[in-house]
Amino acid sequence: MTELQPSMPKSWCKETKPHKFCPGCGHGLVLKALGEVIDELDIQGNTVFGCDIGCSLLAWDFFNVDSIQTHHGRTTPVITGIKRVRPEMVGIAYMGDGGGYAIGSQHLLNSATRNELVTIILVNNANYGMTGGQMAPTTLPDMKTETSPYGRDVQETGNPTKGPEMLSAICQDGAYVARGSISNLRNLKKYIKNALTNQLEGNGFSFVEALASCPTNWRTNATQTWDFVENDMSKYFEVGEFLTPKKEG
Ligand SMILES: Cc1ncc(C[n+]2csc(CCOP(=O)(O)OP(=O)(O)O)c2C)c(N)n1
Ligand code: SF4
Repeated sequence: MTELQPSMPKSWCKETKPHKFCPGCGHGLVLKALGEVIDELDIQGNTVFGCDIGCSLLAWDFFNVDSIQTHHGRTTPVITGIKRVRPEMVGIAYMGDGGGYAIGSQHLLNSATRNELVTIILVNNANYGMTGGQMAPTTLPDMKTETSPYGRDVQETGNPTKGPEMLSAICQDGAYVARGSISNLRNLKKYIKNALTNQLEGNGFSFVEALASCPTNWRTNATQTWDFVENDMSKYFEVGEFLTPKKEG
């Protein structure tokens, strides 16, 4: 009898699977979409993948591509530097919402205003996953976390960061900005493909935020987890393409 093999993107490193994320974590789905896009664009041999501190670091050995793991919030400048000296490489910076919108927010904004030719994939799970579920810039209003046990009070902590909306306001022509969700993986994959194609075409900066689950810290079962991503998060964080490069003609 032939053993049934799991279907994995060619660019995934099979020896490091099963991966290290918690069951039900959104990171695995985002990385599956990214792996399939790397395969379809045939860029495995010239991609450099950077991951942050946070649960994204568990992806340091995820792909069979050149990979680098950076300090918290510093994946964007590291990948930007690599891209500047090796422009033939495809640079991907992968991070959480804490890494991108809190400690690394200055790098995100500066790389966007400079129209750096890198692709940033930011996983928004509405909390600091790796450190035990503290409030993040993306924690929803009234959402309970370890550091907002009575629910996030926006009067005191401000409103959740809306990254794609903010970046769309400061990006130059040629940039690509979108927000997808693991609850619609086909769309998320399309946005990731558009972002990497934008880099390959040399148009400019590209950014995709992915709404994703963290059932371990949310303390949710499978139904509640899916419902939170598909309904609560998508209601607050609009899914879609915010900025696409203008085509000539
Ligand atoms: C300079 C620095 N500050 C703080 C930390 C502690 N720290 C590690 S991971 C993390 C937050 C991770 O959350 P996020 O970026 O949202 O990623 P997730 O784990 O949710 O995927 C923090 C604050 C650190 N490692 N380095
Ligand atoms: S703590 Fe949350 S984000 Fe981290 S691996 Fe587990 S489910 Fe995923």
